[in-house]
Amino acid sequence: MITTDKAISLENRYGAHNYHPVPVVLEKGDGVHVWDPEGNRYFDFLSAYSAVNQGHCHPRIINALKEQADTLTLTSRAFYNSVLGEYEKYITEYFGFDKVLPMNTGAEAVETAIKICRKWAYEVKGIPENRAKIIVCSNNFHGRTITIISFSNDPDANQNFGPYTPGFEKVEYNNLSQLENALQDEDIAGFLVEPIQGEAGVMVPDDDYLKKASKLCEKYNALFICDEIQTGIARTGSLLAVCGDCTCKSHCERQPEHYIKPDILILGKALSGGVYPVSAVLADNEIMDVIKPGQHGSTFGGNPLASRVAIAALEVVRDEHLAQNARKLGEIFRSEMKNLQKECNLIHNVRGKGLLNAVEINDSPESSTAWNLCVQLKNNGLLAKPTHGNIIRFAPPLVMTEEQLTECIDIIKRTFLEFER
Ligand code: IF1
Repeated sequence: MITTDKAISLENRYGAHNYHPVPVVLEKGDGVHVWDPEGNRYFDFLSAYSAVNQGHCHPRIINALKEQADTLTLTSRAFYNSVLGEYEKYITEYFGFDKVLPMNTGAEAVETAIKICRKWAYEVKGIPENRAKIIVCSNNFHGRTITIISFSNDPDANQNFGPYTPGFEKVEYNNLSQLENALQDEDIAGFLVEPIQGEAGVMVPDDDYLKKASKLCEKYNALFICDEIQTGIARTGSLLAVCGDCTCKSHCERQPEHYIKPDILILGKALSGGVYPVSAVLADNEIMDVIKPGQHGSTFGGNPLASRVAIAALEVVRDEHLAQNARKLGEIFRSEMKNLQKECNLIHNVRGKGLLNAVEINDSPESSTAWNLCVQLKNNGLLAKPTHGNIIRFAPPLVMTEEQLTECIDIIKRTFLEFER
C-alpha cells in the first residue's frame, strides 16, 4: 500500500523531472472523481487534458478493452486484423470522411497530417519539392516532437532543442488578414490550427474565424487542417469545435451552411476515453490517397485493442449525449464564474466553450497566485492546474451532472472568496 509521500518521493528520485505536478497522488478514478492513496476524493477538473471526456474508467470502454485484451492486442499492419476495418468504417462515417490513418499519440497524428499535407502539395498541388510551407498560429500547441516544437514560440517548448525543422510560417491566431496575406505565397501547402487554443489559455476565436479561414484556404488551394485533439469529441459542446453549432453530423446535413469540413481532421485523447493511446487523421480520398504502401505507419497504429476501445469511446459520446451536456453545463459554469468575478478581485477574465473553460487570474504570469489557488482547490477537493502561470483551465469530464457541477462551483467560489494572496 503506497502513501502519497512515498509515491511523490519515488517519482522525484527515479523519474525525469519533465513535469511540476500539483502535489496530489491519484490512485483510483471513477467518472468525475479521483481518489488519492489515503482515500481522499477529488473532482477532476482537468480530465487528463481532455482525454477522459467520458469520465474515468467508463465501464463500456473498460469492458471493450478487457474483452479485446483477452483476444488479440497487436498484430502490426504486416497483416490485416478483424477489428481495424470495422473501426475505420465506424469512425469515417461518424465524422464524415472517406478515410482514416490510425496512429497512437496526438503528436504522431499531427506529424502524420504534416506529412500528408506536404506530399499532397508536391504530388497534387504541384509545389516544387522541398519548398512546401505550412502556416501555423503563434502560441500554438500541437505536441512535443522536434518538428512540432520547431514551429512553437514557447521557449519552454523549444529552447535548446535545435536545429529546427524548416517549412513553417507563423500568423497571429484569429487574424484573417494575416492568414490571407500568408496564403499569397504559392508554396503554401496548408494551414494547421486549433479551433480553440487550449494550452495558450483557452483562447476562443471570433465566431466566423474558422469558417472564413477554411474559405481562404479553399480560395488559395491550401489544406485546412484542424487539430481537434483537445477540442474535439464533444469537449466544446459540439462533436467538433470546428463546426460549432452542431452536436452531431446529421445536424450539419440539415444546416450545411454551418458545417465547416476540414481537409484534414486530427483527433486524439478522448478518442479512447483515456483508456489507451489512440489518435487518428481523417481526410477524403483525393488527399489521403497520396499515401501509398510503405510510406507511413507505426507499430501500434490501428491495433485491434485501440480499435475496439475507440469504437466504444465514440459510442459513449453519442449515446450519453456528451456534447449537449457539455454545452449546457459550460453555460452554467461560465455564468457562475462571471458572477464570482464581481464578488472577488482575483478574476481578470472568464472564457471558454462547452466544458473547455479558463479563468484568467488577476495577477502576473510570473506570480504564484494561480498555483496557490490550485493547491487550495486541491485541499478543498477539486483538481485543476494553471497554464502559462496565471490561467486556470477548468475542464471536467463531460459526464458530470448539473448537481455535481453545482457542488464544484461552490468549492471554487469558497476557495476564491477565502483565498488570501
Ligand atoms: C504535455 C499541453 C494541453 C494538444 C493539441 C496535440 C497534442 C496536444 C491541441 C499532442 C497535447 C497535452 C500534452 C501534455 C499536456 C497537454 C496540453 F499543456 F501540453 F498543451 F492539453 F494543452 N494537439 N496536449 O493539446 O498530443 O502527443 O500529448 O498525445 O505535453 O504536457 P499528445
